[in-house]
Amino acid sequence: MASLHVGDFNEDGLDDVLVVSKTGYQIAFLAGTGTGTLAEPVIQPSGLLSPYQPFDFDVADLDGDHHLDVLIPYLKDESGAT
Ligand SMILES: [Ca+2]
Ligand SMILES: [Ca+2]
Repeated sequence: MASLHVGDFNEDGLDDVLVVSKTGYQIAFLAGTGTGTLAEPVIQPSGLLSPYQPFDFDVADLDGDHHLDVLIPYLKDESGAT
């Protein structure tokens, strides 16, 4: 199953959605539009080199730069501004 988090990842004041695919290979970012809908997903590779499941991730500002960081086991990736 995919893992999903909601937060303002691009810091435009609107809630966005991040989904990690069930294999962990890809991260989909869906920007909130402020009208109750989401923009088209932007797919990025997660950087994982091998499947990892069951899969989960977390979102927090780890390094204190006020930008949310995406935490995947053995991986840290900036998800912030476009
Ligand atoms: Ca946002
Ligand atoms: Ca950060």
